[in-house]
Order: sequence, then structure tokens, then C-alpha cells
Amino acid sequence: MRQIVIGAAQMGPIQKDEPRKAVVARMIALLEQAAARGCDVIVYPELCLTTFFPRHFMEDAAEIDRWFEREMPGPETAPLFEAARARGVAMSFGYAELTPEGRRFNTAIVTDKAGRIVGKYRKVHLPGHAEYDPERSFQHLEKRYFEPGDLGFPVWRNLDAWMGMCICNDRRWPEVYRVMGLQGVELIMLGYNTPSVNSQDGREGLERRLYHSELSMAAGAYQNAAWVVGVAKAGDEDGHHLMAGSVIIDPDGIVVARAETEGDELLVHGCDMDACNFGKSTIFDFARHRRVEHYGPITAQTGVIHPDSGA
Ligand code: ING
Repeated sequence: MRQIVIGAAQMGPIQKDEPRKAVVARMIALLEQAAARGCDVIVYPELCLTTFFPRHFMEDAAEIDRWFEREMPGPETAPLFEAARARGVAMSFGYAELTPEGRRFNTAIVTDKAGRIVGKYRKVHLPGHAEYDPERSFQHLEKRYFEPGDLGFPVWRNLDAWMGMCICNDRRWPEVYRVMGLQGVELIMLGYNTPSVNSQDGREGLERRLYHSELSMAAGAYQNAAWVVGVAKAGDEDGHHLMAGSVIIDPDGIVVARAETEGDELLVHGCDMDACNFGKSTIFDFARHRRVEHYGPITAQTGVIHPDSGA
């Protein structure tokens, strides 16, 4: 049994004027809770150092860059890395990355128990739009502020397990889980900031969104025989509500822990990585069952191409 005690650290809202220092203090408080409850790793949300700024239309580069980190760890995040190292807890969290070359990504990292960064992922599936859209009840400008990730969907050996990451909208795309599944992933950690309503269709409410979020993650877990940890930043940010619904899901697609609040809340579960073995060696033994000769369209085309009517 290769148990990893996982802490899913849901975070409540971060207001636009909340300084990183205050947010890092909240993260350290969750880390202390995780250490006290014997966690080996703590998983935080997407863009967890600031408010979800892609809801704001900005044109001034200096104003935009305020939301990004130029180094990781940097002066304001170093205390978090020090606390994690002191407690011997690995961590994963998301932030807005500004590279030395001036490129901007929606990024997540994972560390070992000594606080060393062992993996970085950059969000591939960017939802929303790039220009101000007056038709929307609120903006979702991830295509304006970030480039699509350029690192693929890597998997790393850490804490004696194969682990990978994705971010928010990525969780809705089965290809994401399968590319990691084809690397033998046993634990997928992801954070999300998901508005509780659809900016284009007010009929789609919170219940439907919570259902779609959990459906996507449970399917990814089951179909790749892997643990999936999905962690929300939730609650009302300057009048904009983000849904909660953080979960820990086992390799059978069963939710073993679920958040009950929309605030800072730690879910803890002892996750046996060997629980992946049965699915990976039977129903989802990819080498035995997959028929790649029929999967060509999945990478050969981007959008829908209807069959010729006369074909
Ligand atoms: N947020 C949302 C997400 O994928 C979204 C955007 C919500 C897209 C609901 C489609 C449906 O959870 C981010 N940040 O990707």
C-alpha cells in the first residue's frame, strides 16, 4: 500500500484589493491544518494568490502585470515554501506566471516535501474570450491575458507515485486525463475558479455547474484509474460568485471527500496509490484494449467535420 494523505485546500474568495501577503497567510494556515492532520501533500486552487482577475477588462500592461508572478518562489510566496519545507508537506498551487521573456501563462507547480519544485504545468484549454464582450453579464478574459500552455500534460514521479496536474477548464476535456493516463498517472491535482453562473445563459445555475464539474473529474478518474483532486477557489469575489464543490475522487470514480462550505476548508483523505493497479491492469489496461488505428480524428482535426452525406 502506497498511501499518500492528501489535503485538498479549498479557498474562499480573494477580493481584488486583498494583498498577496494576506492570501499567503491563509494558505499557511491551511498548510498548518494539513500538517496537523498528517497530510503528505496539500493541493490549492487555480490562480490562488489573487482574485480571479480575468473577469476584469484591462488594457494597461502595468495594470495587467500586477496580477502575475515574475519568480516562484518570490518574496511574497517564500514564507509558504518555508512553512511547507519546515512541515515536510509537498504542495501544488496555481498562479499567473510572467516569464523573463514576457510570456504570460496560467500555471501550476508541484513540489516535493523539501519545498523543491519538481513539476510545472501551464493551462492548455483557455476558456472565454480575448476582447471585451458587451453581450456577457461578466467578462472571462483568459484568452486575453494568457497564452495556451506549451508544456503538454507531463507526469512526474513524486512521493513514490506518478502524479500530474491540469487546471480548471482542462478538467472538462477527456484528452487531458488520457494523455496523463498514457504515462501511468496515479494522481491528478487540479485547481479551479468557476463562475457559478453562465455569462451567456442565465438559465444555467449553480447546481448544473457543480454537476458538470464533478461529472468531468469522476469520469477522468474512472476512465484512467487514477485519483483526481479538484480544488476550488469559491465564494463572492467583489460581487462575482465562484462555485465551491472541491472533491477527492478515487480511481473508481467515487467521491471520497467533498467540501461543505464556500470558504477556506481542508478536505483530508488517505489515498492508496496501489488502488489504481486493478483498473490499470484490467478494464483500463490500455495496452491490451485500446485500438489506436481508429482514433486518428482525435488529433488529426480540431473541430467537427460532418461525414459526406453520400459517403
Ligand atoms: N473557469 C471555468 C471552468 O472551466 C467555464 C470556465 C465554466 C467554462 C463553465 C465552461 C463552463 O470551470 C475557468 N477558469 O476555466
